[in-house]
Amino acid sequence: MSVYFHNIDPVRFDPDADGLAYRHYNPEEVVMGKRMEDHLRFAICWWHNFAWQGGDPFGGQTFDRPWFGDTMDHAKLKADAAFEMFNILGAPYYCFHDADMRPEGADFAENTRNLEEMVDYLGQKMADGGPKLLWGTANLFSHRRFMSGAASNPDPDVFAFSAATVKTCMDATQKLGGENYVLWGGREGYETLLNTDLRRESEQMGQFLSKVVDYKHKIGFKGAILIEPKPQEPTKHQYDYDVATVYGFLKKYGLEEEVKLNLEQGHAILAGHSFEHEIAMATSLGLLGSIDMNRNDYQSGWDTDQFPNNVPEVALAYYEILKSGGFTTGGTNFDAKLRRQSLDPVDLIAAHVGGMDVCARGLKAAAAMLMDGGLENARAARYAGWDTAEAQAMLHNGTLDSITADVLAKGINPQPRSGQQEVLENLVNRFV
Ligand code: XUL
Ligand code: CO
Repeated sequence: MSVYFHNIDPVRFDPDADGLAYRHYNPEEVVMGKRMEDHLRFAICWWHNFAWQGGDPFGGQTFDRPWFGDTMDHAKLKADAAFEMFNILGAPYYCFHDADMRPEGADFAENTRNLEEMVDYLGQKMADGGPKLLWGTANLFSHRRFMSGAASNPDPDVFAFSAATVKTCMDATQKLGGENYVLWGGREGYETLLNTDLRRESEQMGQFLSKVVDYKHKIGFKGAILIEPKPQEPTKHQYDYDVATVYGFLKKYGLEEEVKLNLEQGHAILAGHSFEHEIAMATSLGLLGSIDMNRNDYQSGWDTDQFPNNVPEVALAYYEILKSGGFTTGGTNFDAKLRRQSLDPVDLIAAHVGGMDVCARGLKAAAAMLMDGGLENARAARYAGWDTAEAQAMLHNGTLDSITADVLAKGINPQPRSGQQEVLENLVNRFV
């Protein structure tokens, strides 16, 4: 029985359909030897779809959803609507924060009871044919107790409350068969250096993450632990600024083999990077875990979390992912929300259908570029000089003295060669 999305049929792949249909996302289509569904591993997020009420800094709730409220009955109705939407979309995965799907209790014990009851409720829905869980996470940023951070808080009681909450969320993720556990440092950062001790806060975050990794091993969680970089918002400066910054942090605490990354398009742009930069940086460091494919509005310059709609951008992102061998535990989550004027149930469906189709087109273009081989051939040719035994010997064994002697003896006099940027951009344009 329909609880919210009345008269909306399951969305199917049908390029010639009139109404709502996937025109590019065909789960069964084989791309580079793998089903499209298995490449993209789409996940639907809980919080923007079902918890966010449509507010912005200048106005409150615009959406009118029957599950808005603080009781367990509201939470269960919300879950019913969520699984109804998952079923209509046919996505293989979903994601949640604890606070998205359980009511806030009076204290930690009540939060835990509410979470556990909801985990059983979701588990039943998953057993009845619902999607799998790509990742779970704890919301350590909305409640006022977290206003000065969670792990990095000046108050050890907040550290303790946060650690205990993460334990319950890892248990929940494990129980629901989640394939990853995400940590986004929602308020791990500072508003002003005038009241901040950077050394302590970094140490607290390092110890916190080490405890998370220890607990993962203790409970035998098979999934990946993922950090989600973001440079600012809500705080002025977030510690998990970008891939390179998080890599330095992981190295410092010896966690670079234990933790991978969940990269978000909009966060990359806020950090002054392209999305493909962040993905390429992560794959070069062996850190790619999963992605959140939501983008920002380039004019507003803030984390607007919109659904993707730019095929060329998405294609370059999937190019880097395919080139590195594709997702293992990760997938493509839409941590995306509607615009606040998009009031109707069908808007939620249309947003995902469009986003999934844009990703499918991007994936197909990326695969075609890889199979064409033009970009990789050009890249290989550009570095070919380094493939000689002589160049490798210089790189690894040469000293400034020996290299100088060689330059003199061989009369080495470098001749500049074109980087061919425009040629390569034209090549990409044939596929997107
Ligand atoms: C916030 C954000 C979060 C994380 C999970 O910008 O992206 O939803 O994905 O906490
Ligand atoms: Co995100």
